[in-house]
Amino acid sequence: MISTKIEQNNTLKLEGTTQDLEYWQEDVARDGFAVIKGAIPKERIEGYANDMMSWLEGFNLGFDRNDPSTVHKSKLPHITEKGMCLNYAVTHEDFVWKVRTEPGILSAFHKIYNDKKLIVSFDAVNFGFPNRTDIPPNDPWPHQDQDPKKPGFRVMQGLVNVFPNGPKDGGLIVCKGAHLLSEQFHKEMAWEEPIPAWNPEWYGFTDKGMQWLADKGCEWVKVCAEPGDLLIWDSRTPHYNLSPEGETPRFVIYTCYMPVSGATQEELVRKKKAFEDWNGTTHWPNCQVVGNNNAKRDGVDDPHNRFEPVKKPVLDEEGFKLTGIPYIKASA
Ligand SMILES: O=C(O)CCC(=O)C(=O)O
Ligand SMILES: [Fe+2]
Repeated sequence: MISTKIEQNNTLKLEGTTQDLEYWQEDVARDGFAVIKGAIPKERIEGYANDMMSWLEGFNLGFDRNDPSTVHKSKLPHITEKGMCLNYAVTHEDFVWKVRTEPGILSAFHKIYNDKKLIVSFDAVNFGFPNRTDIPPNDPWPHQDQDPKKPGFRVMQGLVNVFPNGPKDGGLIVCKGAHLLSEQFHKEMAWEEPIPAWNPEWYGFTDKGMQWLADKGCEWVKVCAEPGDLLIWDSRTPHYNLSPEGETPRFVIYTCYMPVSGATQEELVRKKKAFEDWNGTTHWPNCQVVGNNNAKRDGVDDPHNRFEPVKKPVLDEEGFKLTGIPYIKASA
């Protein structure tokens, strides 16, 4: 069992002076993660929480946000034990795109990359309900979301936290500072047979890998957050999530951006198709992997599958640029 430490003091305000911004940038440089407080204002994050609940209820399978007894896989779309909802075109719902284009989120990532020409991932949405017994337990799955063969900082992952997320409310667990040891780790552990990776930009830590990190004195910490906070972490930082154990669900919208200059034309063309087909990608904004909307229910295609969003996003020019489509050259 992995022990975790609760950490709440690594938070910094987004709004304010340049100096404030430099503080959270220092945090993430040193620790591999940071919390940007209040990136989305209270009234708007409450609206997104409502949208997320309505989206689940909108399947008309019996889920009712006010009745915890209706939290059951028979009454919900397919949600993995990690809380992930990967299908049903959820990644392109209007409320998800609204979160992606929130000014406080965009300005944070502009600052991170010192670049305004960014593209965004079409990532999963997390609907973590507490104490579920109808799906398998969510055992720790420590990993990094970056190819061990490609060292150095490459991408900053992000998630928008929707409900109060305290010590017992599940959420992101990170191995503090271990992003800086990533290259050394992969050199020294290269002898080990890796856990099969579902895509090259993923590496799972084995017991021996965990021991290596422990021997280096690395600590695992639970990141706590309030509604509207943006959590960021370097994709080299070892991490996983835990399910909530109290009464509050843990809902999250993943928001990961990178400069368009880091994507090839071929990747942008693939991303365009993913967008037009309402498909998801992983965290990686340059569209390494394209998902699909064929969720399974009891081993067969879910009869409630959806292949387009209920409410299609209306993107302004800045939002549309995040799809990468305007950066595709005519020859591509
Ligand atoms: O939900 C989280 O906090 C992390 C999710 C994650 O690590 C992943 O999807 O790769
Ligand atoms: Fe991850």
